[in-house]
Amino acid sequence: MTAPRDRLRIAVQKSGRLSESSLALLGQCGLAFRQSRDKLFCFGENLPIDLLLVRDDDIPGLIADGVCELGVVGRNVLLERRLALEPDARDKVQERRALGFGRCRLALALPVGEPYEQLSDLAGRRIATTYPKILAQFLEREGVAAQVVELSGSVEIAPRIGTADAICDLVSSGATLAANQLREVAPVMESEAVLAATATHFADPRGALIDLLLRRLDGVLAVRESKLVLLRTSRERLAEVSRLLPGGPIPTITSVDGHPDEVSLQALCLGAISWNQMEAMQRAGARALMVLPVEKMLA
Ligand code: PRT
Ligand code: ZN
Repeated sequence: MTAPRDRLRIAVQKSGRLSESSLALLGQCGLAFRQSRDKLFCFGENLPIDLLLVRDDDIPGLIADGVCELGVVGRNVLLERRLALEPDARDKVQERRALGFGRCRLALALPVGEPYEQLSDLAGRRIATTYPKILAQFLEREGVAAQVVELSGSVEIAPRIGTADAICDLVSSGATLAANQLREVAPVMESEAVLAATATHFADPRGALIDLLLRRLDGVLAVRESKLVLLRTSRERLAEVSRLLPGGPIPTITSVDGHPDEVSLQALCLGAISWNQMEAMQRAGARALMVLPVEKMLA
């Protein structure tokens, strides 16, 4: 048990691929911070929510140990670190939301020219990785008896220097594999930045702060791709125009003063709206069409 606290702590990557987007996302949730001189701590100025700036690998353990309640980390790191924890500590840290940035995949790759048809071709081979737990779990699930070679970095050069026959590493564009004469042969897992959270329910103010942050985060994630569509049309053509609206909640229809045959329509649409879609709505009878970005939303 950790002592009661009235401020929430979120761990984010100090400097790396996820740092900027993590801070931007928390900013969109309305949090503002003042950084400490040593740049390891940020004090929440408008809400009792502080940040710890740490290495990404430490985030799952900090949550499991109760040092912080939330963290932004790659799903790959969360899973690897959870598997490294004692089984009873594993459930103390959970993925709560996928955040839509830092997308990549953990994949198996072989030197170009090495024959490969199926996973069983890797039986008896040595596979270098910085994700030994995830790889071992994957190989066991797939029934492939390969040897996991744990490295701390520069996995892509392992086949060339003879320390492994294959690799299991993160891939996004594929350029690193190509530059090292490797080819991707099978996916192991899809990853992106996630919000990791403690499984503990708090009776102190942290419980309400976590709920508040999750609600704001859901609003931010929901509006990212949402658009507000406004248009006018006749009652007669309304059904046809509505049919062309992209998916979303039920539109609001209001009558127009002094024009009994006219209606004004307001619809929240999930996803982008193209010129082609707008022109089709116009042909169906829509006028004064407007597509507006949505900045904030609370369900
Ligand atoms: O210092 P610290 O320990 O905090 O950072 P780090 O060096 O361990 O992590 P960092 O900042 O490199 O990555 C943080 C997280 O970003 C990862 O855990 C992933 O969840 C996510 N991410 C997304 C990636 C990539 N894309 C990625 N492409 N992490 C690493 N890579 C590397 C990959 O390892 C390989 O070397 O980029 C290379 C491949 O990229 P492509 O584009 O050439 O395919
Ligand atoms: Zn790291």
